[in-house]
Amino acid sequence: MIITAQQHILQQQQAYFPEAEGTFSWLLSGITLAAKMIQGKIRQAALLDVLGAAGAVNVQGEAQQKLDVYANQALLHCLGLRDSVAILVSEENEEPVTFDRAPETGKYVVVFDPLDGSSNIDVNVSVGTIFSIYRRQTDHRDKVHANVLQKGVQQVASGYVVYGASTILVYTAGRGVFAFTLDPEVGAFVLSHENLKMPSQGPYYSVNEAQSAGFPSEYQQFIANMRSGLFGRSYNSRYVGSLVADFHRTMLKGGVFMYPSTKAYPTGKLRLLYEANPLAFIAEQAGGMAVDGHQRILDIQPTDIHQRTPLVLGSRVEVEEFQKCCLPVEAVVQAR
Ligand code: P6P
Repeated sequence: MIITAQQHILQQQQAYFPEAEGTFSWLLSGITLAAKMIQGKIRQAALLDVLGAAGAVNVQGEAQQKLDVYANQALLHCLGLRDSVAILVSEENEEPVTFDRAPETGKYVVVFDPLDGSSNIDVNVSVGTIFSIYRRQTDHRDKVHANVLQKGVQQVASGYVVYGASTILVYTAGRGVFAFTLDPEVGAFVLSHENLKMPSQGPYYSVNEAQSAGFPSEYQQFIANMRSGLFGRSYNSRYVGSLVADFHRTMLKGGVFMYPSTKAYPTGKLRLLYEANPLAFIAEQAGGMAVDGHQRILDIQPTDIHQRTPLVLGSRVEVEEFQKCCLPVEAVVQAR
């Protein structure tokens, strides 16, 4: 029996969010609709000549790919039509997009990276959409940034879509992680992994080794420890350079993904709000962990909507071993 993402979300909602009156599932349907639109364009990319830069530069100063622009517009449009959305934040927009909705209607804030890893599109490497959903804070009803700058622990739900050999939606609403594979014949996301759990230790570590000379010492030590078999197993290195692809592999196979602070990105390259937080929520719900080298990602108090963070994300064993490399030497001796 097939269960579509809509059916599953409604079942979850009836079980866990009875007060939501369907607004939450209606909101999520805006994301699945946009994801189907985006995947359609990606699948035809080479044929529709949508490859290559759109000629513009986004707020990050990065050359915007045509599909970036399309993906951003698709999400803004589909989510903007949901009355339950009060504020949208996108990697592609410098400022939040607000909708004039009464607080009892506009209950949710959605932050997203519409098409992460888009520089890989021209070489047909998997890319992804990443999103987080927060409740609009009652005591900050009309303060946009206060509503957007919520800690990751405040997430109501988060997820990603990986546009790869198949298109897969992975999401959590705080009660486990569920994956849905798009069935092109049906045109629906169909449940393919129920209550997904990340292996406690994995065969891979994933980091851009070309930057390793600039990694802080704790990363150098951690990688040396993995290479020397200190954690009781050998490792292979896998790095796609597309966050959603590297994370999805880590979710299914186990291991650890790292983007440390580097010379080029002294505070890390990845974005806290719409890359680190949503994936950290999913990782923890699947039994994994996510830290920035000093604290749990989900505990970081954001101060800017586009702020970056170092990120170590993956299986419990590896992330705990990384944390031991971050402690002062005397603490590491006690921890062993
Ligand atoms: P680097 C893609 O541009 C991205 O934002 C993430 O998807 C990916 O993990 C990272 O950058 C790759 O960065 O510096 O290793 O090329």
